[in-house]
Amino acid sequence: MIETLDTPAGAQLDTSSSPAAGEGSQQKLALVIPTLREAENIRGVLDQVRSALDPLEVTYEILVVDDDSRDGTDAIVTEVSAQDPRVRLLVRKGEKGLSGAVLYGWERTDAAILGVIDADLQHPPELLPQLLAAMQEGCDLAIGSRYTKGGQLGEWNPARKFLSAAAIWVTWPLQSGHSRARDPMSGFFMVRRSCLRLGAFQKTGFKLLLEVLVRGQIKSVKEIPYAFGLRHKGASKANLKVGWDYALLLARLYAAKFGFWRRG
Ligand SMILES: Nc1nc2c(ncn2[C@@H]2O[C@H](COP(=O)(O)OP(=O)(O)OP(=O)(O)O)[C@@H](O)[C@H]2O)c(=O)[nH]1
Ligand SMILES: [Mg+2]
Repeated sequence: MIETLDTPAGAQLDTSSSPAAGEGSQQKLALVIPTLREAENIRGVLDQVRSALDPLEVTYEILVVDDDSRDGTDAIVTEVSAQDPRVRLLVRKGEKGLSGAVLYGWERTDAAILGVIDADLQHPPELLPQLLAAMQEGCDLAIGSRYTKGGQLGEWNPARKFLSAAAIWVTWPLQSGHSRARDPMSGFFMVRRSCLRLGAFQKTGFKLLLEVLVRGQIKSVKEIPYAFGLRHKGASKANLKVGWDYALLLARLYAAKFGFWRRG
């Protein structure tokens, strides 16, 4: 199934017509793959994700949310989708932002379990069965974690490791007891739709999980270790703006929790 949807810059998404999680979709999984110029990786990640999910007892769909990459990503997904209608292409026009792309996909599915995985194969699709099993056992949130016992950061230099640890440390006062995670910056996770009110989330930036942890009604979290790989092909989209968006997100979350600056 292919859905090419125009979203003018700055437009508010109308979520009122989004399908609600229905009776028959209680255990359905919708996995978003956000893409910005990932033509070199998308076929591989789609193949690996489907190979990981196909043996499992789960109804699933994969939503590739592409921000009008114009590098051929859409053509590849269209081709795969013609053979496997569980793969859907959503193209946003006039908007960018990793968190917003993920939310855009989640708002356009009736699945009860919502997930996200990067397109560049830094997140191992082989971990999907364990994440899903945690959700099927009743967890509200299952995280692919680099910081829990057995997880690894991969080949980062000491400065990047320090910055990553510092970025996590400052989230500690925001996280509450039952929904604490060692890796609140992970981009690889599944969450129960019923725990979230999607309209409230920040659409810019890369750190959607932190907001899920802080704003969601999360009662149980399971972290499953993995080693963060190297980007398979193509160029990184992480830049200084991602850092700025993270600072804004922290300010909003601190304001909402502790009531200073302005209300978030
Ligand atoms: N739709 C959409 N996807 C995005 C956007 N920015 C990044 N992505 C996707 O989000 C995922 C993570 O982006 P990366 O560039 O890999 O960021 P990163 O993993 O922090 O950086 P590297 O370690 O250098 O790869 C990839 O699948 C990107 O294609 C965006 O604005 N829109
Ligand atoms: Mg990456």
